[in-house]
Order: sequence, then structure tokens, then C-alpha cells
Amino acid sequence: MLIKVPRGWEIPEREATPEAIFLERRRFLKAMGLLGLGALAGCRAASPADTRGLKPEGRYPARRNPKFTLDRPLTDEEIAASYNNFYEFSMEKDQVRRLVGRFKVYPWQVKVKGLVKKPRTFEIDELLRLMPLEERLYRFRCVEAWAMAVPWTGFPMSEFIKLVEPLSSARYIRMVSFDRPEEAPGQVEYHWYPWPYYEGLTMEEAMNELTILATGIYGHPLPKQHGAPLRLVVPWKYGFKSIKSIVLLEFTEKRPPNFWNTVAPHEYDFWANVDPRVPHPRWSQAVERMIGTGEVRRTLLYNGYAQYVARLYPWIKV
Ligand SMILES: Nc1nc2c(c(=O)[nH]1)N[C@H]1C(S)=C(S)[C@@H](COP(=O)(O)O)O[C@H]1N2
Ligand SMILES: [Mo]
Repeated sequence: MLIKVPRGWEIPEREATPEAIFLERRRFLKAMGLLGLGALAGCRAASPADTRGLKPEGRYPARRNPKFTLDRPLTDEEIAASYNNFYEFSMEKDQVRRLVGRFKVYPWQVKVKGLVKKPRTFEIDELLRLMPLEERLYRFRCVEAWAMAVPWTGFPMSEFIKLVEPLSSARYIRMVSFDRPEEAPGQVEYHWYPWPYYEGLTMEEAMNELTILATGIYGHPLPKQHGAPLRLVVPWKYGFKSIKSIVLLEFTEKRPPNFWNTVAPHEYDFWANVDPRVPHPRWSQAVERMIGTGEVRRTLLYNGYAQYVARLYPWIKV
């Protein structure tokens, strides 16, 4: 076969998952097959930085952004994919993946409305074509005191916001998940919850460089149980802020309510910033347990991302 040419976009093998390495190689070979060696030598289209026009499947794994490193091993992919909070399907984490069968995540539309110059509806393919995909390794901390560390694929929410051009009066973004009881047994069984799931961020939080809209995980498109085809990831906040399977984003002047604050206001607030000093009414937040390994670690303020976000919350002592 061909000589091994080191390229900037190849994942350093020492830190990649075996699957990521495999997929990267496969994609590389596919590109050669499609384009021929001559084209590969000089053609821009061979660079994953410019994949406009390719199908979303052709864009994984995305180039890893080396800025975001971890202080702990990545969680095993199988573990992450079978331990999910997604109440639209089940309250039992190990049952979610079993119950997502009828959930249709393609085609998928994402509507943008409210205080923007360009309100519009995107097909998910279109959105993927317009946005620059990258991979980031993030810690992820649930309010229930479990945690994981995973490679997300997605794009900065700031890029998406620039695309739709918010008006200066926009101060918050409200996000809403799907409402399809025919596809989501939890939306039938747990009829007392105010479906569909909804969340919100301030514009400053949404524009923060950590905030991404994820379309993939572990080097491939999101499995349904992780919130396909588009979910929020805000790694300095408790997991419930990271709303899955988004169908609507609305730019607003007033602070939008969020699902868990509405359901249990004494347990969950709007901000939901990870803080080891602030216990949940029924358990401590001082430590967390990594899923898969069971490793117990001290909880970090802002989940270890204080340097990026502490300035957003001048009322919280660092
Ligand atoms: N639509 C929707 N989004 C959701 C939830 C949910 O029940 N419904 N659960 C949240 C909670 S509590 C957590 S911890 C994360 C879990 O994400 P994961 O299953 O991908 O690890 O999703 C969040 N997003
Ligand atoms: Mo959570």
C-alpha cells in the first residue's frame, strides 16, 4: 500500500480510540479510491476541513481540536451508549437504547425563530453542510453525581448563531426537543411531565467557545440514545442542560423556563453550573463517579472549565 504520509488532520494514534483510528484509516482509503492518487496529492477536496457537499456520513471522524484535553481516560463507548438519561424513552438508563427503535431521526428539521434577522428552518443535512465539524474531548457531569469523558463531534454554537444573525434585543436562546409520543414511549408513560423537553441559555453562554451543538460521538453520528441528530453540549453545567434531539431554537428577550426547574424547582435551577460546594437537597456534589470504571473523583468547579466560563458568573466565588 501507499506510504504513510503524516497529515495534520490524522488523529494522533496514542490518544485515539481504536475505533477512531480504524475509521480514520478507512475514510482515508475511501478518499483515495474516490479521488485517485493524482487528485489526492493536490486536491483540496481531500481535506476534511473542506467537506462541503459530502454526505454527513462522509464527515466522520472529524478533525480533533487539540485544545480540549482530558485529565482522565475516555469512557468506554459501549458504557456511554447504554447508560443514558433520555426520559422521552425511559427513566431507566439501561433501557433507553432498547426503546429508541421507533424514533425517526432522519429526515430532521431544526426551526429557528424569534429575535433573529434570518428566521428559517434547516434540514439537518443542510446544517451539517454549513457548519464546520470538529471533535472535542470533554468531561460530562450529570447532576446525579455520575460522570463520563467522551469525544463529541459537532460545531461551535457561536458559528450557528452567526449564521442566523440575532437581533441586538436577543438575550436568551430557548431550545426544545421533539414531541412524538408515537415514537417515544416515555412521553406516553410519564404523562405528568411537561413534554416536550426544553432548555435555555443566555446569549453569552451560547456564544462561549465551549458550547457546541453535537451531531456525533466517538467518531460517528450520534446514536439515537445520545440525542440524535442534534444535541447541545455545555460541559461546565450539569447534564440536564445538554438538551437532546433539538427541533427548535428561539431567540428571546425573556429568560426561558427549563424542564427540570419547572418540574422540581427546589432541586434544579436555571444555571445548573457544576459546583462541588452546592449540594443537591438529597446528595452531596463534592465527588463524582466515572461510569464504567467506578472511579471516584473530586468534583471540579465548573467541571474543570472555570478558565472559560467563570467570568460569566461574577456572583460565584472561584
Ligand atoms: N430531550 C432530553 N434531553 C436530555 C435529557 C432528557 O431526558 N431529554 N436528559 C439530560 C440529562 S439529565 C443528561 S445527564 C444527559 C445525558 O446524556 P447522554 O445520555 O448522552 O449521556 O442528557 C440530557 N438531555
Ligand atoms: Mo443528568
